[in-house]
This record gives sequence, structure tokens and C-alpha cells, in this order.
Amino acid sequence: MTGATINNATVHTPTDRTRWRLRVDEGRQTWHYLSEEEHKANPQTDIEKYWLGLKLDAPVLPKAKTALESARNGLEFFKRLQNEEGFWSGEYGGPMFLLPGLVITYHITGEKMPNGWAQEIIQYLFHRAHKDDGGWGLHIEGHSTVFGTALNYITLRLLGVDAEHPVCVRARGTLHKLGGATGSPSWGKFWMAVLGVYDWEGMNPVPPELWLLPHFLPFHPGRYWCHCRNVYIPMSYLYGRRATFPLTDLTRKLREELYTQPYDSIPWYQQRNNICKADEYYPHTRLLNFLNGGLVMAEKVTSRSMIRKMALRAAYAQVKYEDENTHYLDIGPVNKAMNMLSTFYEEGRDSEAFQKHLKNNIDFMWMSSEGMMMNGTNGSQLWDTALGMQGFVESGLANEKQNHESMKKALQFFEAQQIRKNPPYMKEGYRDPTLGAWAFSNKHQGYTVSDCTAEGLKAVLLLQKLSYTDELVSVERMQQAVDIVLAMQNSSGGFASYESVRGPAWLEYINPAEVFGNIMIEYCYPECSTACVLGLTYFRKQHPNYRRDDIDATIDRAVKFILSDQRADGSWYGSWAICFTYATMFACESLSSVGQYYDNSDPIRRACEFLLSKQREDGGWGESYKSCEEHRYVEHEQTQVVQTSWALMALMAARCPDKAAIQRGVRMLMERQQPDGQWKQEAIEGIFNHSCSISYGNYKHIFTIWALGRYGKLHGNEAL
Ligand code: LAN
Repeated sequence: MTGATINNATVHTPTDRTRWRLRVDEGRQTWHYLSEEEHKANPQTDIEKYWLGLKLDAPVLPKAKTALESARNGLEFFKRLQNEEGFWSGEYGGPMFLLPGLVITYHITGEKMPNGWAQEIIQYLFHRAHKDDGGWGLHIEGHSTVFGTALNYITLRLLGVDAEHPVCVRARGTLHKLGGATGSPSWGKFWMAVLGVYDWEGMNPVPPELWLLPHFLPFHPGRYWCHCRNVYIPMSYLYGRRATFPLTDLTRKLREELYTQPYDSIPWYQQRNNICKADEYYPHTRLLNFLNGGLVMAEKVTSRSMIRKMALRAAYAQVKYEDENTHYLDIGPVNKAMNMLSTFYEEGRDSEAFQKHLKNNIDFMWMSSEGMMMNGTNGSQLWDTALGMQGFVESGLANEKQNHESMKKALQFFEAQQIRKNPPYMKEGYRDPTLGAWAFSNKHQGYTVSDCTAEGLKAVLLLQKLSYTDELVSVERMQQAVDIVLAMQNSSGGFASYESVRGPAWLEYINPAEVFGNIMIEYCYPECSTACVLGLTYFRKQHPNYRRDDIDATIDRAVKFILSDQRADGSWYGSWAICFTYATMFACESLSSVGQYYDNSDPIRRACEFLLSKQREDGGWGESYKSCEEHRYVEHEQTQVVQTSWALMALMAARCPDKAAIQRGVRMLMERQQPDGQWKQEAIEGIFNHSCSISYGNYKHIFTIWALGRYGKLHGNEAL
């Protein structure tokens, strides 16, 4: 078998895992492959060993007899993973459509990847190829699809893996069984077209002219959900100029490998709406197909006109605003690669902008025992740390001497990561204010998220109340965070994710992405709404005079929204983690914060009954990501510590009188705890857009400690 060589090793060989280091710098987290000498001078830390799956010497802890002891042991272990800046890093993979964009972009721009990347990306894809058919899906737990299989096959080939390597042979077989790459969803068609292995004629138009329309129109792209908007900006730019990589020997071969018939015989125009059934989650509506038909005709005129030139300028201006507003990190990994490619075409490889892009790709890369993946964002630093803190404080563990240092460091992190200004191109780039907000990852990416701001605020309020911490975040700065949250409420009373809802619901009828649901506009979520209710409630308790009427009214309306979102069976549908268990926990938290409990609230009673009806033999709960896809509760084959923690937290917040059920759940968590205090990774925890799962590698520690701590606080130190 042949294979390209990197540093004298074939591309198929893993790197020396003991040479990887995770650096942190002002909230950024980046993995580096060190040389032999550098590596010897810097011993690996527990954090690196843990995430690389190497053995670490965490001591065996005294066996926990009570829930609080178990939480304490959990925190003892988890603290080992906190870094010197006070935050927790973590794996945030899951989606299988991110690496291909990056690798295709490196290939087209002729850039070399940093040491170790190519080898480890190959390892990751080898590891993640499905055992049964050798293909890849939309996400790590999903069945093989054309999107996953075609794009990851291309990735392996571009990185130097031979077409006759057994992994490629099997994947190609599966791709052909699925009908070949012509059946790819539109985002896959796009990446293949820029690489020159798919014909642009086989893709529905993504006209940059949309950016020339007046903003008052309800379908103006400035009104889309920011993730959707930011993907279609560079996509429209690259489509509009039909940016295509010139044919090479390798891409000529790919043209032969990806399809079930000769490339030149494919009727491209007919492939526009050819989406493999295995891929389709949200089929095209008739309205969308009709509009696309019109756009194809319009394209014949506009693509050669002056208007196109103006439109490309307008679209590229949006690329620049996004890059400048986010320090060239961009909102997520999809537009990160597309913006970098757009910059290459518009400004060239030597431009400062392109070099800035190149430098920041590393923020998205995550090294693991399986190899290197691309994270769903540039990390989940703020989110994980803010959630963690709340459990540590609630349980009382934060007051114990051995934890003071850890809490102080976390507070420093929140202080350092609060965003202190608005984006430089706010109005032009259709952005909302960020002054006072917290982002999901760090301030450099710098997008306000409603619930991250609220959770950040809550964590600061809790930490600054501890007897041994200083006031690092002034009242004025907390008020700025409150202002951000208050401004984000929607007319329904609910809170959306990054912005308030800007466009009409019917825009979803023209959702062209086929593989995701609910991506066109913002929606209100019980999870985000709860975080905002709680953030404001905590703030009001400590600072009762600031914007009191606004805060009271906002909380009232948000609670009404949460009540209105309850389903007939007593549950809530969760959009950001799996699924009914997750959202029901949030809803119980907010309702109990306004005095609704099992004995005085019918919605809470129904929520508890729903959760109790899903408890399993071993005392735990276990829900599959299929719940999110199918919008009905689907059991996972195994119970999960993370969902068990969510259910327990909900039942305890609701003051559910069935103590025996709660105790059974608590016991299950304690039984799964390892002698060194950690919990092992189980099934994937998160989800987005109804169809794609995503890992929250820290949840197995954050929520177990929180649930056990809550039990300890409620019931004292009783032996279990
Ligand atoms: C996230 C991650 C965090 C998540 C919470 C804060 C948990 C949530 O409460 C609000 C929404 C938010 C911020 C969120 C939105 C969508 C994201 C960014 C993701 C799930 C992580 C990855 C996903 C992003 C859209 C992935 C790229 C895919 C596209 C469809 C562009």
C-alpha cells in the first residue's frame, strides 16, 4: 500500500501522543505537537493526559458513603482538569461535516498544516468510520450518509491516503451503495464544487444579490439566525464567482471515485434536488423548489452582469465584518473555513487577512485519544466553567478550604472573559451589542449568547458572595450584562440563543440545508429562557434597585413563555442537549425559582410525573439523541449519568415528594463513580438543529457533582 510521507512516517501512523500539549492563553485553548527536545523540557500535565486518554496518576479516594462525599470526590478529580487560567477545556466534537471544509480549504490554498495534524485527522477518521459499513454520518452517532461519507472520503484522499487503502475501499463501496456523491446535500455539493469535483450546475443558486436587497424585506439575510446567515455569506460569495480549484491528477481521480457513472456523463442540472434519502432530514418544500427554479433562470442573466459585481462586493464586505468582529475566529467552524477561502480568493494568500485566518484555525482543533477533530466552536470554555461553578457553590463544596483556590481562579476567568465593548462593525454586520455579555467560548470570538451571559452573570454573583473572594466584576459591569439580557427578550416572553427573533417563521419553508431543522431564524428556547430568568433573579436578590420594574416584568413574561411551551405529557423539548430530560430540568429550575413546586403547581407535578415515568430499573435515566430527531422520547439502550443527573436535579428543584425514586438515582450515580472520583464517558450529550449530536465532555462531571451536591444539601449527610 502506498501513502504520502510526513516527517518520514507514513500518513497512516499516529503521532507520539506524549508529545502533545494544550496551551491556554486568555481563554484560548490550542493543541501543539512538540519536538522531541521541547517535549522533554515540558512534562505533560494531567489535563493533557486525560484528554489524550493516557494514564494519569489520580489517587484512589476514600469510598463515598454519602451523596456529598461522592460530589466531593468528583470535584477532587475534576479540579485536576482546571487549567491555570481558571477554566475547563474539553472535547467539543460530534459533527462529521467540519473537518472536510478545513482540509479542502488547506488543499485549495496550498497551505501546509501544522505538525501532526494530517496524521491525526486521518487517525480520527479511521477511528470514526462505522464498523458495519465503513461510512460516516452527519455526526458520530448517526448512520452513514452521502454527506458524511463523500466529504470524509475526500478528506482522507486529500491528506494522502491511497484510494486502495482498506478504509477508502470500504467507504467508497458504501458511498456507491448510497448512490454516489451526486446525492449529497447542498453543503456537500458546495464543498465538492469549490474543489472541482462536482459541477456548479448541479447546485441550487446561492445568489450574493440577496445582500443588495433592502433590509425591510422579511427574507433579507440579515434576519436569519446568525449561524445560517454566516454560512450563506461566504457561500454566496464563492458561488457567485464560481470559485473552482483547477483540476489536478488527484481531483481528476476523485471525479472517478466519487460517482457511480463517468463524471462527464452526469446530467448535472438534474442533481440540484437529488438528495439521498439517508441524508434527508428536512426535505425541500415545494415553495423552495419553485423559488430555486426561478433563481436558476435569473442566474443566467445576473451572473454576467454588473449587479453580480456589486453583489460580490456586498457579500465580501459581510465576510470582512464577521472576520473583524470576531478577531478572525468567526462564529463557528463552517464559516471559519469558508471565510478563509473567500479571503484567499479576494485578497490573496500573502494578505494580512489571510494570514490571520490561517493562524486561528488552531483554536478549533482538538486532540483526543482517537486523533484530531474539529470542535463545533472554538471551545465551550465559558459555558462549562459557569455551569460547573454553580454546582460547586450550591453543594457548599466551594466553602471548603481545599477548593478556594479553584473558585478564585474561575472568578478571574469570568472577569477576564466578559466582553467589554461592542463589535466594531455592529450595524453594518447585522450584529447586536456585546458590551457586558459573555460568549459561549471566549471574548475573542465574542458573540453574545443569551444564556451564556446569564450563566456567566450567575456564576459571578455566586462566586463574589463567597467569604474569601474579592469583587472583581463591578456592579456596573453586572448591570451591563443585565442590560444585554433584558434587551434580548422576545414578544412571546421567551429568549432565543444569540439574538432576538428577527424574521418570520415561514422562512423555515425555504430552509435549503436539507440536513438540519430550524436553522433559518432564531426561536425561543426553554433552556435559554430559564438561564435568563435565573440570572435576573439572582441579580435582583443582590441588587434589588437596578431596573427593578423591567426585571420583574421580564421574569414574569419569560415564565409565562416557559409554561406555554410545556407539552401535553408534562415534558419540554430540548434543543441544545438530549432532549426532554434536559429541557425539563431547565423548566423545573425556572418554575421553582418563582415558587412553583410539586405541591402547588400543576405543570410541575406533570413534569415530575413525566420524569418518574422514564426512570429505569437501575435508578437511572437514559435518552437517545433520536428523541431530538423524532420529537418523542426515545430510550437509549443504557442509562446515562448525565441524564440521570438532569432528571434528579429537576425532581429536587421541584420538591418532588418521591424521595425513594430520587435516592435510587443518586445511588446509580455513586455506583458509576470511579475510585479516583471521575465518571467515564458515556453516550453523546448534546444536539443542535434537531439532527446533529455534539459532545459536552465535561457534563459527566459538572452535572453529576451538581445533582449529588444538591441532594447532600437537601438531605444532609445521610448514608446511602
Ligand atoms: C451551540 C453550542 C452552545 C449552545 C447553548 C449555549 C448550549 C445553547 O443554550 C444556545 C445555543 C448554543 C450557543 C449553540 C448554537 C449552535 C452551535 C453553535 C452549538 C450547538 C455548537 C455548534 C452549533 C453550530 C451551529 C455548528 C455549526 C453548524 C451549522 C449548522 C452552521
